[in-house]
Amino acid sequence: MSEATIPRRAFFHIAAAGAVATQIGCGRRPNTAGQRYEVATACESCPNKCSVIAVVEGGMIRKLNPNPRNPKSRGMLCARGNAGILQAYDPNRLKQPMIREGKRGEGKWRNASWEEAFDYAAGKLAAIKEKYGPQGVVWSSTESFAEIFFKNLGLAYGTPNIVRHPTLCLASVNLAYSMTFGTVPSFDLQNANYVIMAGANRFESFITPDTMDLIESTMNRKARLICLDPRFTVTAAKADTWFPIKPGTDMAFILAMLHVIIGEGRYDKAFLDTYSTGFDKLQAHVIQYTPEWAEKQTEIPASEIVRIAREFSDAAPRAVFYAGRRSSWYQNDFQMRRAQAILNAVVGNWDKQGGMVPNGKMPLGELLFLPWDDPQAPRVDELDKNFPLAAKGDGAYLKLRENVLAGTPYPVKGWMISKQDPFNALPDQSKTLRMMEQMDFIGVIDIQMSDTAWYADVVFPESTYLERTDPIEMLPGIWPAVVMRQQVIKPLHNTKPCLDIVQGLAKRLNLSQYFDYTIEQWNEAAAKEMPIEMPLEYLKKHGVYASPDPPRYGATLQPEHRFVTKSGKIELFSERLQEAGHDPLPVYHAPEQPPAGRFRLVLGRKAFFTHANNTTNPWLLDFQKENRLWMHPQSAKPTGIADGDLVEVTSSVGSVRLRVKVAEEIRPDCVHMLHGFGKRSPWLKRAGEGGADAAILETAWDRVSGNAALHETFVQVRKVGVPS
Ligand SMILES: Nc1nc2c(c(=O)[nH]1)N[C@H]1C(S)=C(S)[C@@H](COP(=O)(O)OP(=O)(O)OC[C@H]3O[C@@H](n4cnc5c(=O)[nH]c(N)nc54)[C@H](O)[C@@H]3O)O[C@H]1N2
Ligand SMILES: Nc1nc2c(c(=O)[nH]1)N[C@H]1C(S)=C(S)[C@@H](COP(=O)(O)OP(=O)(O)OC[C@H]3O[C@@H](n4cnc5c(=O)[nH]c(N)nc54)[C@H](O)[C@@H]3O)O[C@H]1N2
Ligand code: SF4
Ligand SMILES: [Mo]
Repeated sequence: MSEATIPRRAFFHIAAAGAVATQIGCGRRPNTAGQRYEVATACESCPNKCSVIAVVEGGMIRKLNPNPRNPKSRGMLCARGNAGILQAYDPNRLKQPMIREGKRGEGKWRNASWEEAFDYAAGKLAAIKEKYGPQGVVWSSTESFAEIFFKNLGLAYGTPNIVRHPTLCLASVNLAYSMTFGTVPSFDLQNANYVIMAGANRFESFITPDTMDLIESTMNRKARLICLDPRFTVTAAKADTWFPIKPGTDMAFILAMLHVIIGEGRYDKAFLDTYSTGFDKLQAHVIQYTPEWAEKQTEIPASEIVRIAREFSDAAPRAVFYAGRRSSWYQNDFQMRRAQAILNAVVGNWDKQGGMVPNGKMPLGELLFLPWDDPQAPRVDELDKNFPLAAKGDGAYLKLRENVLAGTPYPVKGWMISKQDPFNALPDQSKTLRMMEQMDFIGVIDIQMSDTAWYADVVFPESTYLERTDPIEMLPGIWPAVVMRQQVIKPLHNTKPCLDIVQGLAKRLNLSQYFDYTIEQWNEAAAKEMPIEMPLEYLKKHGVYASPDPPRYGATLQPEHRFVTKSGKIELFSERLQEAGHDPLPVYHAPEQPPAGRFRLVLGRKAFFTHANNTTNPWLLDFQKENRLWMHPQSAKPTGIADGDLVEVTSSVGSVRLRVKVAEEIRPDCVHMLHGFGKRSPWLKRAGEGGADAAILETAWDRVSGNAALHETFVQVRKVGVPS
């Protein structure tokens, strides 16, 4: 993006902030005004962590370029990655610690020094610990390189109530593949010849390297792409065949594919005999699921299901039913993803080129620090009782919120939040607000006054990713790499990196002994195990280290290989599921349908926004300035709704107003709106117009993993105005 496209007002602010940068200078960087230098670092504008080369001139970051050394990002930097520059130069970003003075949400803040903010927050946290025990504070965060420091502070403080973003995102898909293969594999889209994408919207929801691989292989007609999605997404547009599948019925499609593949003897018998267990039971189980039956469920013709099943098994092992990433869809999400995992297994695409590949890793060292005691109290979400198979360290966010609101099994009165906006990321904002209102203390670490921060007591401004050095990290994958995020410019304002914030709090909570190290020491210890000379220097220079050898396939394909499952085999039938009271093979239950006059709200992303967090970025807002409600003409017409009308969208928990986009790109039984609009925080006033989906989404979760189920809400749509 060139400077010519920067809106004039935004450019003025950038220029002004740049002047500050020049005055401060850049420590070990050349600091003569006008001198140009480059820093290899990592993007933080979404979870992919692509490698970046930042170009600085005159003390100001002029451009972010892709760094092709990273085998995951492969020379790609997306629109959000480019626009990340404005995180640092955003005039409305957090610039110093703040303490709330008025009521929650009233907006009376005072600027505070770091000392004051630490003292105040630590005082509150100590008081809660004294009265309710350390379990009285929830510690929540979304993944990032520095999340480990924040999480460790919660553990050292003694709370069992760590809750992380996977339980709003990918917990069900991860658990399903782990229960089947003992690990969560990658999908080798670079080499696959046949790809089925069910709702995984890779052309708009970027996952690296999958997005680039899929673009390349479909554009070159190397791979056939089948897309199942109730919306006509960009992925659907690029596919060979798009099926507007009836929402919540993917499992029927998959079971019918299994019926055909097993019934016609198209499965990989030798592979299954050697590596799997439970095939006989699976064979008997899928007899009932005929393509004709599945047609009634999915609204996809039986003949097409047969065709896809045959093409898929013919193309195997270079054929994948892609797992998807955000699997916070339906209450049976885990079982649907299990069905996918089983389908992939029966065609024998495991650990083969163009199939599913267990992730490669690279060694990293660990800094040794004092261990803390394990928490005494059980988790407030009662994970062991409710979701015994779920990942212990991530919790179950929505069950946690229910229990905190009910005060069971014990009171929770504090909430520490880092790099997360639960007000928008959890369904039903009114419940989240109630959870916040009953807290004695909320502390938020963010870079902007998010809607969540707006309701906090203390806001700790973290330096943006361009102003800080984070822990180096290994990105597992088919071609793994170690990447480094390092400071490009000194902080422009009175902000700190996560470790400094954690240390400031730890000192006052008498927990300093657990955080007695610097980021440099942490990174030196981590880099020590890397198989190269001067590893940290290498990373500082290049930003990324990838193995020079191309990926190898088949390391697990030894008859004696033990998968990390109960039986040591790929578990088509799962005894562990049976013991936990769940279906050991995926059993189909038809989803509830919206009653007449209501529509299912389905979610999805755009390539130029990340969740709810960058709809204030002027460069990105240039692409789209509001979120509109997608509605099919057949549904809009009877209620007199026309394109551009203002409508009220109502569920059982709330309503929002936004304008309508009448379009055939969505099934008539669904509506859709983009996440990240309809902000409450006045600091985010530049965010585009529209409504917040979290205000109307209802609370539901997957039965096995506890992951949020965000596609279970039915809404009414009422016209309230015409275009002005
Ligand atoms: N309605 C709805 N809910 C959803 C989803 C959806 O599509 N729709 N998606 C779900 C999924 S898949 C996910 S992963 C979650 C994501 O949920 P969140 O992690 O809450 O998503 P973000 O909007 O990215 O919020 C991250 C917060 O981190 C802040 N931030 C950004 N960079 C930094 C930084 O460097 N340091 C710090 N301290 N803060 C930073 C942002 O300002 C923002 O307030 O939401 C889930 N919930
Ligand atoms: N640009 C961009 N890229 C991102 C992110 C971002 O915010 N912006 N976030 C990152 C994160 S954290 C995640 S988790 C991933 C999410 O990436 P994805 O896993 O691809 O998830 P979504 O983009 O939410 O897309 C879900 C799709 O499922 C469709 N769908 C809804 N119900 C059904 C159904 O019953 N069956 C089928 N077959 N389809 C259905 C929806 O219409 C939607 O298009 O993206 C990552 N990449
Ligand atoms: S996909 Fe885009 S926003 Fe995400 S890390 Fe890569 S460049 Fe940054
Ligand atoms: Mo996610």
